Amino acid sequence: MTPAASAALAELTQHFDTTTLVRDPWRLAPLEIDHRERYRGRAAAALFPRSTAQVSAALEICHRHAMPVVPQGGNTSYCGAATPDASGDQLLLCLARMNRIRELRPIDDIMVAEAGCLLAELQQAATAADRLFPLQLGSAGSCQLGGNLSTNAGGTNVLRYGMARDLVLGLEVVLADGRVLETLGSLRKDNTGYDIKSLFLGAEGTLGVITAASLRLFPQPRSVATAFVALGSVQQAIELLAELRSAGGEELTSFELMPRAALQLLNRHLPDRQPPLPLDAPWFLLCELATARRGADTHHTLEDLLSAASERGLLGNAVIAQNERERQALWQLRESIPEAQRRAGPSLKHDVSVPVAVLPEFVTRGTALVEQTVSEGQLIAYGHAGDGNLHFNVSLRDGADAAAFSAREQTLRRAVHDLVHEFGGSFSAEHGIGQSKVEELERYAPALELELMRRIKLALDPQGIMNPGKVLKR
Ligand code: 2HG
Ligand code: ZN
Repeated sequence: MTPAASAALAELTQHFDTTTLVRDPWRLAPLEIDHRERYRGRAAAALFPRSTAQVSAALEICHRHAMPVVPQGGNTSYCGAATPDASGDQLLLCLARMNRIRELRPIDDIMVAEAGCLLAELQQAATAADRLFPLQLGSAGSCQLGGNLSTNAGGTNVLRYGMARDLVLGLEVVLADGRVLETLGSLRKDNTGYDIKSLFLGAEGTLGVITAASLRLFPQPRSVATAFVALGSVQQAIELLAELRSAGGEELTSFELMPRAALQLLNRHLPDRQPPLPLDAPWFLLCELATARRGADTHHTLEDLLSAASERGLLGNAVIAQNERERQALWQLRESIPEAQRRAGPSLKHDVSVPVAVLPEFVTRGTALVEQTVSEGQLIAYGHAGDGNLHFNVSLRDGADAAAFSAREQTLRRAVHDLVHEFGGSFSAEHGIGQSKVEELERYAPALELELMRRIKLALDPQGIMNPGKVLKR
C-alpha cells in the first residue's frame, strides 16, 4: 500500500468503527469482483456509511491524503464501473446502508430517496402512494438508486419516460473534497444558471458521490395492456412501432425485441419460463400500452391495433396478457434473457444504439459481421428496439472452441463499434463506460467533447481520487 493510502486508512480507522469500515478479506471479496466476473480488483477497505455526514468526513480524509475512492451500489455494472483496481490502495464506498426514503410528497409528485435504496423499493413506495416511479430494469431487486443515477440507467420504460437522468429534479452530492452540494428541490421550474447536478448523472462516480436525489413521480397507470407478438423481420418491427406510436401516442411505454435464438436459450437453460407462442418466427416483440386516464381500455386499443396491423401483414401470431399474472410472465421472459445467456456460457456484449429508421439495415450488416468474424459465436441481439438500442450480444455456440471464441473479442468489438459509428449510433447506449469502454470513448468521442470532459474532471476532482480510470483515462 502507498504511504498516502496507509495514512488515509489510519485516519479512517480512527474515525469509523469496525462495523462501518470493513477490512476482513472475506467481506471484501464479493465487492472486489463485478457480477459477470470479468474484473477483479483489491480494495484497501470498504466503508459502509449511514449518513451524508459520514460520506463527507470520509471524502475529506481521502482527499487530504489523495486516497482513491470507488463508489459502489448494487454492483450490477456491465462495464466494471464499481470494481476497484488491483493496487489494493483504493477505498470502496458502499452506499447500501444509506437506504432511507426521506420524503414522498404525492401533491408535488416527488420522492426524495437515498442512494442505497433498491430500485424495487422505490417502485413499491411510489405504488403505495398511488404514483409511479417509472425506471424499470431487470436488476430492480438488487441495483441501487445511486448506481442507477450515476450510470444514467435506461431499461424498458425509456420510450415513454426517458432515461434515469430525466427522472431527477435535484441531487445531494458529496464532492471529492468532502463538501456537500445540496440541490434537493422539488421545483419543475428553476432556470438559474448552469445545470450543475446534471454533471453527476452518468458520471459513474468520477466527479463526486451521489448520496440522495429528488425524483419525479408520475400518475399510476390504471389500464395496462401487454402483448407478445411474432414478427417476420426487424423491418416489420419498426413499421409496427410507427403504427403503435401514431395510434397509441404516449401510451406506448415499452417496445422490446427478441430474436428466436434468445427464446431458444430460455428453453434450454430456464425451462420453467416458456414463451406463449410457437417459436416459428425469427423475431418476437413484447410491447406495452399504459395510461392513467380514467375509463381507458388499453386492452381493446392494443387488440384493435394489432389486428389492423395483422391484416396488413405486419405480424404473425400475437397474444395479449389477460391478467397481471400473464403480464408478469411475459416480462419475466424478457428479463430472463441475460440470465439465460449467462448460463449458456461466455458471451461478447455490445450495448449499441442507432437511429430507429436504420435498425433493420444495421441488424443485417451486423449479423453478417458476426458470422464472418466469429464462427464460434451465435448472435443474440435483443433489447429496447423502440429506443434504437439493442444488446448486440454473441454467445458461444454449443461445443465450439471457447478459446478461439474469446480470442475474437477485440476484433469483433472493433468491427461492431465501427459499424455503429458509421450508422451515427452509440457504442454505449445505456450501460455507460466504466473501465471496459474507456478506449472506445477515446476513439469515438469528438476531440472537443473529450477535452471538455477532462476539464470538468479536473475542476471537480483536482486530485483525481474519484473512481480513477473509469470513464476517462487516468
Ligand atoms: C437488459 O436489457 C440489460 O436486459 C442487460 O440491459 C443487457 O445482458 C445484457 O447485455
Ligand atoms: Zn438493456
